[in-house]
Amino acid sequence: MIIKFPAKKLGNLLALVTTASAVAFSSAANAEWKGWNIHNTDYPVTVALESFIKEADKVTNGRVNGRVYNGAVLGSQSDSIQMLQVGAIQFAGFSLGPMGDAVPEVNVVSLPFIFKNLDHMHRVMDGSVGDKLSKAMEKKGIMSLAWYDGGARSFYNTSKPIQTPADVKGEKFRVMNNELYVGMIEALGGNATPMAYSEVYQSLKTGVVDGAENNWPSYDSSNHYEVATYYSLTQHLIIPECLCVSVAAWNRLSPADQVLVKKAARDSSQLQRKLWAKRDEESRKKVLAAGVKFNEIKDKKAFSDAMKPVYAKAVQDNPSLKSFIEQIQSVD
Ligand code: GTR
Repeated sequence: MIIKFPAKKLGNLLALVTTASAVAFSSAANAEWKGWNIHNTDYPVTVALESFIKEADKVTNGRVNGRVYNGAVLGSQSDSIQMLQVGAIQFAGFSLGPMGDAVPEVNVVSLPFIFKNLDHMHRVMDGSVGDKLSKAMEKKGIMSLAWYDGGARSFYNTSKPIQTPADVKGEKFRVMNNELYVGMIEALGGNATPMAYSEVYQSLKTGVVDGAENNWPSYDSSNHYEVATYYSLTQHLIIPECLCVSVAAWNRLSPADQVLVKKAARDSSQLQRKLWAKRDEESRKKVLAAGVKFNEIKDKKAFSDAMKPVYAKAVQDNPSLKSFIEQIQSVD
């Protein structure tokens, strides 16, 4: 497998990782596994990733040891995908949302309303579709060892409740880095700005964007609820997250260690899903108590109908999505 990056971009990525981990590196063996994470301490993904690497260290007698770098200090999520591909970092936990550029098949999970609910997403991802997506990722240098939860994403904004698709018209929304989401907002008549997560708070505050979309825990932990106080429960995206490793790092493990590390990953996903359910509820209560104005959506079908053109465009760009869509829709 050959992955090409412009020399300058790759140089920047490697410099970023080297600098950020210089301190840890000086005392650790060369085999240190560096883990990318966007979230802060105590977030379900953070706790699960930390538990994974601790357990991997224990069961392999230190042959796999490392640490998680929280708060995206190693770079943005788009950077982390490339760093995994070239083996500059060894593992990461993140939403599959921005992965569509690197692995087009994965865009199927970014289609609005593709999953009926969280349980449906679990059944799909823990079954053959999840395996196939994992294989597609592997061909691009990234392997998913386990699927984590990322809840359901809804719109939040600074000026008014979103009740119908018409309320999105003319509004500027931040989306994750993926053209598919630009199309999704445009289908509602809004304007979309792809942007790194770390820039969203300031952009909401200064009016660069009017709104964004995310699940309750991220809306809470990023403090976006302080500056965008209307949360409208559209639940238009249910995007799985993964505990992913670099294929380069994976291939350096013995088959026996691969079995042990995979088990540690699966165990961490059980933990993450439990913590997620708890945190989802806690974050919802916390932001509502802080004064967030929240509304349910009476007619969700109006949103899914308005967003339907995104499906046709996605299939046109990548015909292999057609069969993935059908497979997901055939899972009860
Ligand atoms: C969070 C997700 C992150 C990141 C973020 C975002 O819910 O856990 O991986 O994708 O959303 O909106 O950028």
